[in-house]
Amino acid sequence: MPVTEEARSLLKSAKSIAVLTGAGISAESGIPTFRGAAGLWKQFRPEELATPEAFARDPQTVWEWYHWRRKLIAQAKPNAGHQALARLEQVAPSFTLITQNVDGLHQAAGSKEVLELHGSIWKLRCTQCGCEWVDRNTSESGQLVYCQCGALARPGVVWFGESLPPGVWQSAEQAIKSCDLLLVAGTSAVVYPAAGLVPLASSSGAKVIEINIEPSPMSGIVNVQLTGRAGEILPNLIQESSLANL
Ligand code: BJW
Ligand code: ZN
Repeated sequence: MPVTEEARSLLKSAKSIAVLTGAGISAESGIPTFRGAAGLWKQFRPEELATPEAFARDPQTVWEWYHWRRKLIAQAKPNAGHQALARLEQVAPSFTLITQNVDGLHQAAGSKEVLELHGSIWKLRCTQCGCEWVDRNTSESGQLVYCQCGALARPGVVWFGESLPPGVWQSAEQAIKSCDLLLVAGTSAVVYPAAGLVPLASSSGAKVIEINIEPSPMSGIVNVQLTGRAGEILPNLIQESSLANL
């Protein structure tokens, strides 16, 4: 479905824009999504890899999976969808990019302020002293990773049953309550509390545009549904002529 006039007009008149992205925006960069036919959860069991209990039980298996994903992501480049959002940030009067992704591709595309709801695969955190650091090393596949204090480190991501980083979540809620347009791109919108940001935007009076290759549970409440790839629809929507009034 082509980008509609209604979507262009919503973007042109928006004063404060928020964006919520999910794994679908990185699919065209070659990073597998979680759900769907070719999703990670078809091949791997989330309860064995993405919960604190799984890590406590078998840190070796969990680390192996994250080392594999870190290698995959390290080879990926941002696509036209990431780039279009980075451009929008430069010209919008007020703009907040909220992502569920841990891959860092928005930042690689040039986005400056990114609220990472589910953390970052490039951050590590000590299970004992709690210190966090950035590590982009992808060479130690199969190895457990340790903190300087000697304790086991874990990926700096948010697993099922864990709270989202409180400051990041509050900033995201604030941006959603004060935006007049929310773009939702490439998320199945089934994981909470992130998915709850979509109805929060609607109930706060914002218009919502959804960009996805298929409908999501949120499709019924959005104002405009654009069906197709984020890497094609976003650059088309965010073309310079649509930004004229921003
Ligand atoms: C394209 C495309 C293209 C493809 N273009 N589109 C309320 C109700 C029910 C359950 C809960 C609830 N509140 C909390 C829960 C529990 C749980 C939850 O939501 N479970 C449901 C799944 C049932 N939530 C939590 O546990 C969260 N924490 C929490 O609530 O804390 C409070 C608490 C504390 C203590 C006890 C209980 C509660 C934490 C959630 C953490 C999620 N973690 C993961 C892994 C991150 C680390 C890692 O990467 O390894 O985050 S799971 C995975 O799902 C990942 C993603 O960020 C997240 C969302 O997935 P996303 O991004 O939507 O991707 P997909 O694959 O699902 O969808 C891709 C979409 O793209 C599809 O729609 C495609 O069609 C589309 N697409 N190609 C455009 N080219
Ligand atoms: Zn430590």
